[in-house]
Amino acid sequence: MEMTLRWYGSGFDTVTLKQIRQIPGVTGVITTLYDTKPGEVWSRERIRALKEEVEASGLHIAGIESVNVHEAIKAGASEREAYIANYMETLENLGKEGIRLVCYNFMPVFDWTRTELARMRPDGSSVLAYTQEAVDHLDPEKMFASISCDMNGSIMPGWEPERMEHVKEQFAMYRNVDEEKLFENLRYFLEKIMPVCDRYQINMAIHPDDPAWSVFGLPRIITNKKNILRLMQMVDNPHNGVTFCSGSYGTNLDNDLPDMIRSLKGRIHFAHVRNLKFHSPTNFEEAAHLSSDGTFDMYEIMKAFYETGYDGPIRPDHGRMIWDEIAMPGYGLYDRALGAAYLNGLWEAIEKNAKRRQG
Ligand code: DNO
Repeated sequence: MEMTLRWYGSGFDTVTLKQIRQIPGVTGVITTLYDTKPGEVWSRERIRALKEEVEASGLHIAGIESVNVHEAIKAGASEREAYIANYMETLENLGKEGIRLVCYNFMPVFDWTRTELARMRPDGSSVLAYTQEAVDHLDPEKMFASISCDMNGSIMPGWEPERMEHVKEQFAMYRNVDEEKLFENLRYFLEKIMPVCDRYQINMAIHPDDPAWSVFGLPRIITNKKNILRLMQMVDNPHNGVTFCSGSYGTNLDNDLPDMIRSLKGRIHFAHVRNLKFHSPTNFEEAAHLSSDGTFDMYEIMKAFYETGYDGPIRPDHGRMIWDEIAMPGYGLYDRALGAAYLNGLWEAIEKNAKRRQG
């Protein structure tokens, strides 16, 4: 595996490439052209400029998170053909610049959903949190307004203000889309783009729905072992793969994370590793990466990656806000750097132990 950190690009991220380079063991970044809109073609020139900027710092681009999928593709609207063609052009441009990993999601309207961006913990750190009760009492059109005051001046991924202004129209697009239809639209999209992925050896890595259940009555399908395996079989091409995000699949306590990792052997191209602390099955907050700070056994998760021969990028995921840092919620430097160091430590121990046992 390669340890990486997500970086939103100069001008968007409070964290610098220089700082990332100084985290022991981090060799790559997961990045994006943060000012592009879903459906827009990414030019080769801009991709190359981004690549050169990252490489000048001594790091490299380990993958893109995300090339976002236009709502027309997800909803199966008639304009989808044009947007799929654009997506393919973007993939081609990425491929020509040697980028081989693209993370995306297929969640209608809202990307990841949290109801609090700065829940205080007893140690004075703050974390992202979710309660179903809060969502049940919220008008989806007000969702953005209700959390935007805690964004620390940043634009959160998937929560772009321009898109959030059109929530009502976006909901209308999904009037006739149930889970089966959403699966069908995803299959349609993947079958169209697979030839470009095959040509450039690009691994598509679908991010799970977060939380892993339907919110505001919108369909969500990338939620559990059965559905993700179904998707793998539906488009049975190794380039149709998975971003295994422990914090997203883990929102549903019925998901056995190490077992899911094992059953997806060979199809996981990217991993987000983080821990959650549950107060009830529908009330959870994001914890430090350390197992004992939350609910998941991070050792077992990392061991499942190791034992399935995982060799793609891993990134620590959302961190707590600590040491008075002001940054995009979940994406400060300090706690993610601690996360990277901890995950690297687990990996080293697992690897040395396994090698010793082999003699
Ligand atoms: C949140 C992220 C998601 C993720 C997208 C992938 O912090 O994990 O926004 O990047 O869902 O497309």
